[in-house]
Amino acid sequence: MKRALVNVLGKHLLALSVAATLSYSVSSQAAEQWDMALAYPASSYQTQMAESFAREVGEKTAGQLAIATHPNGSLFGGGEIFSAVRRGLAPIGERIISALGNEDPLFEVDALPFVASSFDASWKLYQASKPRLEEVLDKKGLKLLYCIPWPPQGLYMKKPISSIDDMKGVRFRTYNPMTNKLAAMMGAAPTQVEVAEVAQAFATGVADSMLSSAATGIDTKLWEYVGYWYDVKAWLPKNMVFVNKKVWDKLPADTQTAVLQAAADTEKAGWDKARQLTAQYQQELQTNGMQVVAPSPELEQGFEHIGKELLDDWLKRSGPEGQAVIDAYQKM
Ligand code: PCA
Repeated sequence: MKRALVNVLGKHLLALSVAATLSYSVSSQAAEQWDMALAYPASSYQTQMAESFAREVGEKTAGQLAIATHPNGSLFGGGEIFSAVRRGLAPIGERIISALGNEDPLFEVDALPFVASSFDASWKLYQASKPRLEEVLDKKGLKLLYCIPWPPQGLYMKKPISSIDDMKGVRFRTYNPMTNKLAAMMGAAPTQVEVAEVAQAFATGVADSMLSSAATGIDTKLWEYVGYWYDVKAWLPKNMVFVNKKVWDKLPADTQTAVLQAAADTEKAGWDKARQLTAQYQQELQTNGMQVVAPSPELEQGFEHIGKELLDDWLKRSGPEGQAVIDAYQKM
């Protein structure tokens, strides 16, 4: 009798432990989990597009790949994301391309003043530069997933400005090597600051001015510190989302297909969203008490002059490959 009971119990225990092992191995297969490093605040449409990408990947892979987003530099600061993904410390991340200008001049093509200053022109420049962008990233061990533009860049000022001369000595917040050079050419004093720290930089007097989109002025509530935004339409920089190639290569083919589909959908939605929001963002700056102003012809000429010098310098640095991208863009 006792023996029979022990046998029955033993069988149940065996069954339980088999079930546990099975469910463990099934769930460990399913649980491919990626942490996605993002530099911009949760309120930014760039972050919202990344969240929508993560959701779509989850849906399309039926949970086989789960992506957790970490906005506002909370996983890695903006300046660390590129190398963190290259080194495999995070599998996937987002970075504003032109901040990587010192890695390769190609990364700066969308931050050249007045080369492409509308959404249509910016899309063409993206198509003209994309094969080379993918190649440069591939050499660095990364796979490009998608790019989304920022709205046109304008000038935030405390006081009205009529010409570039008024920029002399102004503490100027920058976000890439190109804006550092531009600031120096204006006689301003550049300091590079990530968006996550911009409000603090303006609050503490580290910066009094910057070239950025109306979107970023809203994310940082810049009306608390400055009164004017000049609609210079200087360029439309892009963010890119990329994944570590070793991590990518290990994904099953059907998961890769799903991720690429979600990336293509997100890219399209992101471009549409940036376009739609541009006027709304400028309106929002005004609603919060800022003046949105068209630059004077003199100010425009000043920027154009600097833009030409920056383009000449970039063409020298980027050589025949840079010229080929510009030529392809101009033919589109
Ligand atoms: N906002 C980001 C990049 C360009 C933009 O519009 C920034 O200011 O850093």
